[in-house]
Amino acid sequence: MRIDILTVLPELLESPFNHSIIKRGKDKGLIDIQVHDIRTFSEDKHKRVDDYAFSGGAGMVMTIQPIESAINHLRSQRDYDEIIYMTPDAPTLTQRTANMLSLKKNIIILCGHYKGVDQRIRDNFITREISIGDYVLTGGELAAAIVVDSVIRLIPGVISDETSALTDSFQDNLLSPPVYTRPAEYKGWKVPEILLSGNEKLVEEWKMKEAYRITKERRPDLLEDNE
Ligand code: 6GU
Repeated sequence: MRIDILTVLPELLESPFNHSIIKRGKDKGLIDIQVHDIRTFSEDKHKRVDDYAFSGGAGMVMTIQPIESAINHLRSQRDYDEIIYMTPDAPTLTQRTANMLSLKKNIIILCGHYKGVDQRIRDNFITREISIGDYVLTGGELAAAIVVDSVIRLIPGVISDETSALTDSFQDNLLSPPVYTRPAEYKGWKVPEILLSGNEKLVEEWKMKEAYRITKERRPDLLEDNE
């Protein structure tokens, strides 16, 4: 899978993709993440990428030309399945969205900044808009990093334990049950007896029951979504 990210702050995305699981996915050739500085595509003599909003008010708006040039530059090299715009005024990222995106071959992610991009970019280029939650960030970069992380860990081979991603919280709209590791007892704090029993069936039942209990307690809205 190839992901091209368009941003006015490429420095913000240097670190997130160069460690641990994401780095391993890149080293194995399973994912190729390229970050592009929108400013390098600006035809303005001062390399500007924003301008005042016609509606007035505070805040700048990202102009069409540099973004269109960047997108066209990429599209001349390969076909893209999705051109995604990161913005708080969009549907929220869900596991379902991450699952769907993990099946794509090439995607572009455009990070919004300032007051956002000229609406005509959204109308004419963008195939999907994603927010990561009901709060406002200074730009779409950190949100894009979250989308990329959630997507690439689903690509077969990126996580070493193949079944691990399938048992994540949210894959079946349930939160994960608690987990324990050695020692079985620490300062008198004990691991639930069932997990030490070696009885696979009982362990599975316990995990399911715990998942339901925790979901009902913390996120009852998820159980309603199942109906
Ligand atoms: Cl995608 N961008 C910004 N600027 N703020 C956000 C967001 C995105 N998602 C939630 N808040």
